[in-house]
Amino acid sequence: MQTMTILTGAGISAESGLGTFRSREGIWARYDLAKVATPEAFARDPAMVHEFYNLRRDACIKAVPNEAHIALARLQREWPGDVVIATQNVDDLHERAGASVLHMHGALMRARCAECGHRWPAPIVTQATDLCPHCGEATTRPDVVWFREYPYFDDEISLAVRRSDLFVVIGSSGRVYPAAGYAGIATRAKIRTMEINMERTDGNFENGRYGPATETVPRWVDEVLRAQDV
Ligand code: BJW
Repeated sequence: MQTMTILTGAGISAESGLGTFRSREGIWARYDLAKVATPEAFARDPAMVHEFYNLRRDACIKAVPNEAHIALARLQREWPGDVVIATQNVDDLHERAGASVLHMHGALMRARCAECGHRWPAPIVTQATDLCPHCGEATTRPDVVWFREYPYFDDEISLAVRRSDLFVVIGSSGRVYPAAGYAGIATRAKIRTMEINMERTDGNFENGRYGPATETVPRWVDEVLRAQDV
């Protein structure tokens, strides 16, 4: 039975109205990443960082899963082998479409204690004075992975890629490591690779499908489910 590992990025949620990071109007064009997405930024100005993630959480709550999220959930349900979906996204649109996913950069809907590591469901608005329900310290932070922090599930995802027959990257620029390194791991292990993106990236993929994810992903999922072959 064939197995697949799929890695998604901001492009899969773009048509749900959540911005990407590196486009001309993207999140990093409007916010200085050094001021909102690093451990140093949080140490310097936790209120500003909470405010940034409160806005992102608000946008996420208002967004709905699109045809691409729905198609991947269907693939995971109907494919006879394993379909591991890993995402760099912190939104919960894959889950709301019915998929089970590994969130390597964390989750907007979770809070974490910077002191004891306890995690809990985030309220809609978090602030620097919120107390950790476990240790009682005012050290609440968003449970997201900032630059120079270790992504979650890296070993698990690398292993899933090596055990797959096909590795697919959907809607990611491939600019951030370690996620950007999985395609190289697949290629070195002689595993087939494909990207689905609005445009060709610098990654060295064997195959590519280009266009909006809400069109390309459902079409690809229909094809593989019909062929029962990747
Ligand atoms: C569409 C579309 C449509 C648009 N349809 N497609 C070498 C090796 C290892 C590490 C490093 C290294 N060099 C540098 C590093 C460190 C660093 C890094 O990679 N920096 C690079 C900038 C060079 N990496 C890290 O720090 C990571 N940690 C780490 O490496 O730990 C080990 C370590 C520890 C200590 C010291 C040293 C090493 C952590 C990275 C954390 C990234 N965090 C963010 C923020 C998360 C929280 C939040 O969301 O706020 O994660 S940054 C941001 O980028 C976010 C994303 O998940 C991530 C990736 O972005 P993504 O998804 O690819 O989005 P875009 O916008 O870039 O691309 C969108 C794509 O969609 C485009 O291609 C469009 O064409 C496409 N698209 N519309 C289809 N409708």
